[in-house]
Amino acid sequence: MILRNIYKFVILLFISVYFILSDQNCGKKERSTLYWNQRYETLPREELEQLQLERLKMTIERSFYSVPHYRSVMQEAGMGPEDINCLEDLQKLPFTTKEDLRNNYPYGMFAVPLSEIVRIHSSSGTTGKPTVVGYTRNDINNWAELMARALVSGGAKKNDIIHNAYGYGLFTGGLGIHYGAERLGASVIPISGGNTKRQIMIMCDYGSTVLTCTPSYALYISEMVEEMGLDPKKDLKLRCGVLGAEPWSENMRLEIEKRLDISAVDIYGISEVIGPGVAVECSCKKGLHVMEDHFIVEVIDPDTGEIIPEGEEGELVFTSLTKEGLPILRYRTRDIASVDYEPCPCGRTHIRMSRVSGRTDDMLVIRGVNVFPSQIESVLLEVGYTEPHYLLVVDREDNLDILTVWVELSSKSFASDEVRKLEELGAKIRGEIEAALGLSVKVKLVEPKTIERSEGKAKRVIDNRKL
Ligand code: DLL
Repeated sequence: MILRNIYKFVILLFISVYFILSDQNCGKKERSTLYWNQRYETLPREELEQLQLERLKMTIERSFYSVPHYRSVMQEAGMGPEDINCLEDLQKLPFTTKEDLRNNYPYGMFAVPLSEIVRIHSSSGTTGKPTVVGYTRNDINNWAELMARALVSGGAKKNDIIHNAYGYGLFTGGLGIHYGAERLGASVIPISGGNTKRQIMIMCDYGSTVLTCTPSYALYISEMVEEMGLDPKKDLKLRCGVLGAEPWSENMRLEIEKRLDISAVDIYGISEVIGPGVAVECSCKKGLHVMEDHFIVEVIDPDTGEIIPEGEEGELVFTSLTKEGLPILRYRTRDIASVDYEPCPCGRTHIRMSRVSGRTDDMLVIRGVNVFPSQIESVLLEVGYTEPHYLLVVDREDNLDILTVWVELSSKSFASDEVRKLEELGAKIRGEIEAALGLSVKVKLVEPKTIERSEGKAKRVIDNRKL
């Protein structure tokens, strides 16, 4: 009898241990440190496209029946929700522009009554009325999910301390990252922008491990760290950065990584589409995975509206697939990038977009040549001896456009009386920029710390032709 009971106990013990161990394995598989949501981030393309089609049909139906603007533009185009039977049918829909959102300011594009909207943000546009975006509880939930994915993709983990220096407020950066960090289960410091010395003290004392802010602010932080006599390797615990909200070059990434001793990934987003978390780089740093189970991306020729082949640059256009508050159909972002369908070594099946090289409306056309600020940033970082803080000033003299590039000297490179060396450096920078742009420019070397630092998005251009 006793023997039989011992026998039963041992068998039960084996069964329990088996289930406990297998449960742990399962947990590990689902929440590997590579992905936040392995199932959706690695969905086979066929399943992903099926999911996109189902969600697209729902979004178009919701938009048609609940948003008068969408109903009228679809009717004008002679179509209705029943005409969407495959993903290519999306191309039958007219584009949506910022102007459409402005014409329906503030709430006219919402697909639900205000009583269902739990959060309102607005775009950071500097001209005209801002665009207003609204989120239902489900939208906030989905957004937090996307942001948790994005943070994990950038290397963040549950036990990280996330120093969130994106601005909190109407800008989507602060709260967008914040909810994602909480969803991940990390400890988030809602520091917002500004008071950089205090930020650095907090980073040192609280042991921040992940930095989230714009690349230009990360660079400014690195400068201030140096000025305060701190060594990022010894005094900071930062390990990675999830940086975005403005265009930045590969050279700028390398500079930030070196100065702060971190690994930095690029995160893309736009308020009208959701905010941060539309696309993010993985550790391969070869393009940003678009969260394709929530958005469809197209690349178009900005002049003709025609779809552009894979790999070629054009304007990004997004359609939301799950948003309830503000569904957005074929939204023209004015951002210039290309897309790549090649599978990524990280295992994610979502397509990758290239880093955004600039905006169609930021692109300067100088004497017929298209110039993006990031091209100049890249040259400056290659030449060295200067800080990657720069300003492009465009004037018109005798009907001729003149581009002057203000370049800030690095405090370590020269004493200001070494005139000959400065002249040589100015000539070298001018030569390199002219070779990169195919355009003659003027270069003005300015003293260290002359160019205004940004705590959010950097202002790189003063176009006096428009004034
Ligand atoms: O900038 C959302 C965001 C917050 C993204 C935090 C990333 C991190 P908006 O204020 O609506 O939204 O500005 C959107 O910023 O159309 C691009 O021109 C630019 N932008 C955003 N991310 C990137 C990026 C937020 N990674 C506009 N690279 C977009 C280049 C970017 N440009």
